[in-house]
Amino acid sequence: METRVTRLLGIEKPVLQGGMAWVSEGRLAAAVSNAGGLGIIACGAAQPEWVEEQVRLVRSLTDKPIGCNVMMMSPYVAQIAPMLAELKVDVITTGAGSPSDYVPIWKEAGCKVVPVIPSAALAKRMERIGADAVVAEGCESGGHIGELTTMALIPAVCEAVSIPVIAAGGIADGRGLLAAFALGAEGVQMGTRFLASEECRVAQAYKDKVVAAKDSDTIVTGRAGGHPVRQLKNAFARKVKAAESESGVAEELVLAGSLRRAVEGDVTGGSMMAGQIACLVKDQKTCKQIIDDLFAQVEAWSGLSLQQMANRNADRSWFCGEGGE
Ligand code: TUI
Repeated sequence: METRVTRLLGIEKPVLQGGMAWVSEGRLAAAVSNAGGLGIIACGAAQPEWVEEQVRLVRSLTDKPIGCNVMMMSPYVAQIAPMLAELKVDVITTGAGSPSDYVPIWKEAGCKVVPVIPSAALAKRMERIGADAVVAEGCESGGHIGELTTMALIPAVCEAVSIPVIAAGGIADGRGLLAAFALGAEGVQMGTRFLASEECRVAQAYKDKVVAAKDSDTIVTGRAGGHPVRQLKNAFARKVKAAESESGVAEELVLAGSLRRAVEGDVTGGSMMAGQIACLVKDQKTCKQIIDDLFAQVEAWSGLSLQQMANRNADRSWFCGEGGE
C-alpha cells in the first residue's frame, strides 16, 4: 500500500517500529525494515560509539531505509545529532523534547526528520521548523508520555498541520491501524507490539510480562516531576509510586538505569516500560509475521459499512477469526 508516509520514507508499508531506549537496537530495526516497515534504532541515553556501531550493524543486515530515534534528554545529544547527519541515516525521529537546534543539519544531510510529539501545538512548531512528518503519540504509549489520548490527539494534530501524521500509542493490530487511519493518520508507529517479537533482544522474562499483561497492568510514575513514564506494574513501579506519594518526586529512580535492568531480565527491580496495548499482545512472533498479520487483519476488517461493522461486532468471534489472531 502507498501513503504519503511510505513515499516520504521509501518503505513498503506505513508502519514504523518505535525507538525504545535499550530495546530498539540494530537487529530489531533490520528485521522491521526487511519486513517492509521502518526499523528504528533508539539512541536513548547510550554513548555515541554504541549508536554508530548499531547503525553499521543494521546497514550490514538490510539495504532498506532505516531510522534512528534521538532522545533529546540524552547527555550525548550534542555528539549524537551531528554524527547521525554524517552517517546520513535515512530517517531521524526525536522524542522527550524539541529537536529544533538540530533540524537544519539533519535536513542539510538529506535525512527525513520526524519528531514525536504529544500535542497539536508542538506539531505546529515542528512543521514550522521544517519537519517532514510527525509521530503523534498518545498517552497509551509506554515510556515517556504526554497528556492526551491517541483518540483525541490524532484528529487534533491532523487539523493543526498539513504534513503527514503517523499515529502512535495503543496500536498493536489491524483494528488499531484502521482506527488511526479513520482519525486522519497516514501511518502508524508501534513499540510494545515489536517489543514482544522474536528478533527483539530484551530478556525473555520482560517479553513474557508484556504477553501476559491485562488492560490495567500498566501504571504511570513521575507525573509530579514533569516526566511521566508508563510501565508495567511490578515491585519497582510500586516502590516509585510509594516514594512519590511521600515526597512528590522520585523520577531519578526511573532514570538511573532501571529500564536497562528490566531489559537485562530484572522484572521485579527494573522498569518494564510498555504501553496499555500490551493487553492485546498475546503472543511472540517475528517482525515479518507482525506486519503481515496487521495487513491481513486490515484486509479482513476494512471496507465494511457502519451497518456491516455493527452486525460483525455483535459476534465476538470475528476478533479471533479469519485474518485475526
Ligand atoms: O520519548 C518518548 N518516549 C520515551 S523516551 C524514553 S527514555 C526516558 N527514560 C526515562 C525517563 C525519561 C525518558 C522513554 N520513553 N516518546 C516521545 C515523546 N516525546 N513523548 C512526549 C514527547 C515530547 C515531550 C516534550 C516531545 C517534545 C516535547 O517538547 C517539549 C518542549 O517544548 O521542548
